[in-house]
Amino acid sequence: MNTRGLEDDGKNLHTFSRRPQVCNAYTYHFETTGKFIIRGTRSLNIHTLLSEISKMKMVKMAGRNEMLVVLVIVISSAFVGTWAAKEESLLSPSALEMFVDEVPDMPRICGFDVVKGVSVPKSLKIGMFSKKWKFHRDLPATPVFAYGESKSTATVPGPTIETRHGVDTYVTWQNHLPSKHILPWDPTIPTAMSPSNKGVPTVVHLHGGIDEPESDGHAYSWFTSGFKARGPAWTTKKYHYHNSQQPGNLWYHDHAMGLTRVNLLAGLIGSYIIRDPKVEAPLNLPQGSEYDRPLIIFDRSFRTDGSLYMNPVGNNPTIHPQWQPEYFGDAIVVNGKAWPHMTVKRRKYRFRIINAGNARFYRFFFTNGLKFIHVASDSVYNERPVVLTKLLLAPSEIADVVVDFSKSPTDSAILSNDAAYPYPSGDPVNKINSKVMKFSIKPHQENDTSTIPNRLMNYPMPKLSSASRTRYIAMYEFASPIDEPTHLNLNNKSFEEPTTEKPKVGTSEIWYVINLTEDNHPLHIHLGLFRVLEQTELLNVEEFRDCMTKENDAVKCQINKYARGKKLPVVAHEKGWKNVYKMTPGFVTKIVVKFSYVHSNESYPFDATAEPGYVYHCHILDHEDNVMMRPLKFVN
Ligand SMILES: [Cu+2]
Repeated sequence: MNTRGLEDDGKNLHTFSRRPQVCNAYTYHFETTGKFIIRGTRSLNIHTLLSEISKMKMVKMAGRNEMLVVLVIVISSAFVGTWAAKEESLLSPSALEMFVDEVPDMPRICGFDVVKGVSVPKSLKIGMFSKKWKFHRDLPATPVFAYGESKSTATVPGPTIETRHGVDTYVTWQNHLPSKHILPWDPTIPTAMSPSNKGVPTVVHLHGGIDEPESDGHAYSWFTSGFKARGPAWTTKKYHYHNSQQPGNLWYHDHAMGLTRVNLLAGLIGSYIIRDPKVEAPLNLPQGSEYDRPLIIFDRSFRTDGSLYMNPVGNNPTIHPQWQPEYFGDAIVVNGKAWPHMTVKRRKYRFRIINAGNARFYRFFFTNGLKFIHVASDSVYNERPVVLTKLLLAPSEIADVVVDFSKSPTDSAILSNDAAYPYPSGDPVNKINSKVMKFSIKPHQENDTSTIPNRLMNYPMPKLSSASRTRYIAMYEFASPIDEPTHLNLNNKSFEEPTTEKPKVGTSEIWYVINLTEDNHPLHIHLGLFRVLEQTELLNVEEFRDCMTKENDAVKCQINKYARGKKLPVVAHEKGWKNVYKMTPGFVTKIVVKFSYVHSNESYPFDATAEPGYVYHCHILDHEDNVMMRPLKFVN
């Protein structure tokens, strides 16, 4: 275990240069006509915006009465008053020298015991703590929420939980958080937060886990410190992780209703690995904690005092006083350090890369031409390794790659990113947010006995003819009369409307995911795994969108008439089983979802039909919270 440099008492305080107060939404310009317009760059001068808002007599809000407008303005004023005072001290990310902190390996916790040479189930207690975290040598320590077995050992990201295939791990997740959140939140979106809770609601979802609904971390299964307040779907303190699924990479993170984006921003993130030595050892991929490393990547903005910066006023403050369509930070953080550095031997390493950001996509590449040998996507191995020069990763996707530094033509390589944000048609990256981390490669060749086999794992496709039904899932984005996003949803339904997706346990289904918006949305389905079959462009998408917005019925709107455009190929490393996939804007993506184990074809050893059921949602956290999420319940 290497926890070097994880703690610091905030010494080395430097003076940072100031720059205009900008945040990470869109740039707004207030025209003399009194109308906001978006100008390509996604930054916003808060003080300008606030003063312009105060000049506005009333924002036109079709279908809402003036009382609501006044109420929301009052609420937003209270929020803005709390947070805007801190805006002046936004840190320029260029003030932080890159590649000075060594990338940590997060503490590893064993999710099983070994008794007389046999792996047996284990119960863990993991808490959520309020503490300070050093994100960079020259940045004062940052108030965060962190997972750990104790406050002193809690880290951001949290500990890596290492489990064994077929051996149960039980975790009692304990909320030790204070009564107030460290980040602004929004009372106008459906949220678990309420003054009567007297605490910060949290609930842990194991992303990629195939477990019963009671342990899935439903958005309404939240609880506050000491379980004093509990959400309407709360059932149990102790979560049961079966680990009966295929070996692979998972991650755990918060999932509380309307708070996912802020609870993850605060630090409630960690990696979880299911290993099956019987089938993985013969692969002989790089192994051991030195050569097999999770890399959890997210973007953040900071103030000069070290605190996390989050836009305290949304893009539509008269409607949502805080919510903004996407959070972006300029500092790229890997395993809790901004633009870290790693010294590697001239040999192969395995990196399990998790995109744990709210909204930022990464298209990774090495500046010296080094390649990624992609071996697994999300929680499932590929059938074969795929060599890539560029690797596109949406929020919540996991890429398990081998990098062979013995092939490096140089002694250093910078892991970089060139994905526009929002993806795919937002701003280009800049000098700062295009850098991720630096590898320094030792000069002499190492003796490396690890290999990359031609074949990895083969988990067959279900027969498409046996799919039990077809569903159409449409993604919508809505804007206010001033043409600013107000909310998004799936199937034109709020989260609270009765469940419409009720698959039969043990079956497979065909889903057509119709992206009617202009951005890419990573769709994540709990419990099931899916394969991407086809991506077809929608012709005359505006006409089709108009019909869908009115009717919300793809068949009635004659989807077959519109889904006749070009086809996008599914790239080789994404042809296997996924739990999240990037839904291209203006396209229909056909997937086959399987609700039984993909490695054994067997049905689940638990009752998947139990309450509170599951969810499926966009994994851009700001979308998920407002509310691009729908319930998913199973029937027998
Ligand atoms: Cu989305």
